[in-house]
Amino acid sequence: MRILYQFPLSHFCEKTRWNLDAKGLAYRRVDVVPGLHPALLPLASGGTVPVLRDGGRVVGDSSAIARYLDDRYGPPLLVPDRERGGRAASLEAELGQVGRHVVRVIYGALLEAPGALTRLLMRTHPTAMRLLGTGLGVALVERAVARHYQLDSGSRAASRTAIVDTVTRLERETADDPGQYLSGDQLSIADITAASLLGPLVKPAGSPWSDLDWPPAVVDLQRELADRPGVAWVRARWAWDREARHVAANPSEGSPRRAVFTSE
Ligand SMILES: N[C@@H](CCC(=O)N[C@@H](CS)C(=O)NCC(=O)O)C(=O)O
Repeated sequence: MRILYQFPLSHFCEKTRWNLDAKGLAYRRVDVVPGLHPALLPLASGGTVPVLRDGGRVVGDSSAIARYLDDRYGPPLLVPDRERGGRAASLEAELGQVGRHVVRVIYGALLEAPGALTRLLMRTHPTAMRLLGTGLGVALVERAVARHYQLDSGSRAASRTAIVDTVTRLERETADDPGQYLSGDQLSIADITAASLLGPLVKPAGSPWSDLDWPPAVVDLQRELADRPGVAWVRARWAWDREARHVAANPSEGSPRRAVFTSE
């Protein structure tokens, strides 16, 4: 049995869910409690989610998982042919950098209102909140999160710029055309990476983030990007390449939204 250890709202985990779904591979999701996750994950998985257990193999990190899955299962998303493969892999690595910038901008903005990040966690991880307990617990956790993700104002501003630059790069790579894939003429790991990691900001219909309310600093960035072709491109990937494939891979689960919120 294949198991994906995950946080339901993590965009890195969404990248791996999409990766598995695009290959039509069935898997069970196990939601791990943030904060306690290093102790709950399989040994030698690296300490962050996603982690995939596939029979006897344990692989951590969404890029390492993508390489493992491509070596083992079709259709190829990384190396369909020499020319495309090189491009899909290098674009995955470059565009994938945006993942941590998205985390910084969103977590940084949430932490401005004490308790907001905790409420978001509570949505999907009631156990985490029971363990946290008091207001003091919440304050300690939020301070630890701020340190862990380097959420000072300088890094947050740099991350905001990096996100806008990534959208510009996406537009250059696709010639402002929402119908164009990043590498060759079909979906590759580069598309999955960009569309999932920018997902929390774009909030495409059917995504785990579509009905979340972000704090003002995030809404400002969303407004700034709203009319950009790069954002239309992200929505197009979700509308055209996500739902149909997911349902095909997991027919009993219906839409990706329902499937993602397994712990609700
Ligand atoms: N490069 C890693 C990043 C994974 C990552 O940062 N995951 C976050 C969840 S969004 C996490 O596990 N954070 C908890 C921690 O860093 O301890 C990947 O692509 O899998």
